[in-house]
Amino acid sequence: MNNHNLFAALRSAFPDDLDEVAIETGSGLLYSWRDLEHGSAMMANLLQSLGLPEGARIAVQVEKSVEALVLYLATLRAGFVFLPLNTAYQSAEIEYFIGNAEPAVVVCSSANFGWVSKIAFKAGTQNVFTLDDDRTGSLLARAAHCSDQHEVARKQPDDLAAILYTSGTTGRSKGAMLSHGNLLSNALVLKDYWGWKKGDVLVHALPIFHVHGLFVAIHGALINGSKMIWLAKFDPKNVIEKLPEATVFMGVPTLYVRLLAEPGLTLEACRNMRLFIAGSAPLLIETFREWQARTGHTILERYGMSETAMLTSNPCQDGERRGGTVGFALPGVSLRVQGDGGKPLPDGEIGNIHVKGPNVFSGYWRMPDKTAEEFTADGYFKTGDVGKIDEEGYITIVGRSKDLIISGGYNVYPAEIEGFINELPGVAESAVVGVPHPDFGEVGVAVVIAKSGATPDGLQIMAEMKSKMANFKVPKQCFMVSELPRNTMGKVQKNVLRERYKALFG
Ligand code: MCA
Ligand code: AMP
Repeated sequence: MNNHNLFAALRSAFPDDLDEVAIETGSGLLYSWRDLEHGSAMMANLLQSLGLPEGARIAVQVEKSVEALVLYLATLRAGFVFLPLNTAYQSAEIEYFIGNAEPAVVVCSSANFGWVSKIAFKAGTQNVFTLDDDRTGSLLARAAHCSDQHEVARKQPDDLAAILYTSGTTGRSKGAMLSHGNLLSNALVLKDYWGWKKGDVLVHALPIFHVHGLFVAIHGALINGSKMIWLAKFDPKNVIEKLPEATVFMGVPTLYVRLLAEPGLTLEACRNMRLFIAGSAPLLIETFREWQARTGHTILERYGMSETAMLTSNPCQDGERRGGTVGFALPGVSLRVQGDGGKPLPDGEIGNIHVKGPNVFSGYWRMPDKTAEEFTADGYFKTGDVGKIDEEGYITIVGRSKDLIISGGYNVYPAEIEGFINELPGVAESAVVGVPHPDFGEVGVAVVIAKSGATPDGLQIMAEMKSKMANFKVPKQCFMVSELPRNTMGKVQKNVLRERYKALFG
């Protein structure tokens, strides 16, 4: 019987010589493939020694480090479910995720141990470990006593590998359940589609708590046995310094905008590069063209979601990479565009994007009703994205039917921010909209009405938000107004607000 554990597939792609360098960090530390093999075995043994139930969730909120990557591999290897959490999340956000997912293990930084462990123990979690980005913490101390030999846990394709929280189209954050089969099928398709080959080296500069940095980038390199240059934080100068040693780079559009602002980004710096990949948010055509002119390379734009991993891609080798489009549906992915009435639309017409394929998740964690709402009767997932397909098959995303702001590659849900502002003293009502921003692509702007007699201040509202929620969610400006534009049904016209504030950031 085959073992369908994703780790087994990644492990089988390791080079024969396990002493080769697998990862080089920004500070020059070298990790061999043997280090990944032994490190993940030790941590997997530790996890398995805890007597956790089948399908236990391992929630992780730690700074990016190679050890954090090893923890991800160990979780797969031991057969548990990985639940990554953005390091920007503060206590109310963490309380929700831990309360909802009920993880058996929580791993956090030692600086956050006090408040995270309190939340975790209250929610019934029995094991809280620390892991810091300087190779210390109780997780490593405990794993150091475990054997470096470990038999990979047996898994079926449908067994759960990870839960990624996302708000999808409406409401509170939902945990998208991704299986070993979902992730492996996507990794294999991308290996082929993006022409990964021997000698490829990836510059990894993304966070590792979302699909892009965790799955697309890491699986891409590992399933090809490719070395990664591992940068803990994105710094454009560091990336440019490392490009001559690399062949592949992946980034959200903000990373490309920031790289272009550096004079060091030249043809010479990119001489050994094979492929630049962008996604997670729309890449402006100006960025696409400027990149071509400066580096001689055409960025390959692709499109995906937490619920589906990658769905479409511009071609790597055969065919034109067309700016402003997200390319073609990947092999195995069925993508269609439908009108509001559920009718398929002809080429060129704009409608709702629906997808189906081995990469598409099975549903939202413990939310069968929400899951049912997001799938059509014939099994397609409703992405909430709006787009069109041209006669050659190129797909263009033109907007979203979901109320979502994508800022520097992070998702911000206006409903969540509005709910928070509306609870503040002196606030009667608020609306949050996304407006264009030269660096983050799009940022949130809050428009607030005060309660009669009250005089809340925009700056105070933003300061209050900064103290209670992840910083990237905080609107970059907050306006106090006397009324909000409404349609005849009384619903706030967000399009009018978007138009009003569209030139705010130039
Ligand atoms: C930081 N800030 C932000 C953002 N990041 N505000 C809005 N949007 C953001 N993305 C805040 C900071 O807290 C700070 O606030 C101020 O903005 C300036 O921060 P700065 O120093 O410029 O930020 P940074 O630390 O350099 O981070 C920017 C970043 C980062 C490198 C672009 O946001 C990032 O790594 N983004 C990538 C996200 C990603 O990996 N997405 C993939 C999702 P203050 O001044 O108040 O302190 S996966 C996905 O979407 C799907 C599936 C897909 O298709 O891939
Ligand atoms: P997430 O919920 O973080 O997985 O974000 C998924 C959303 O990001 C998609 O539904 C799209 O709206 C957006 N997205 C991802 N890639 C692209 C892209 N290349 N162009 C436009 N939007 C994108």
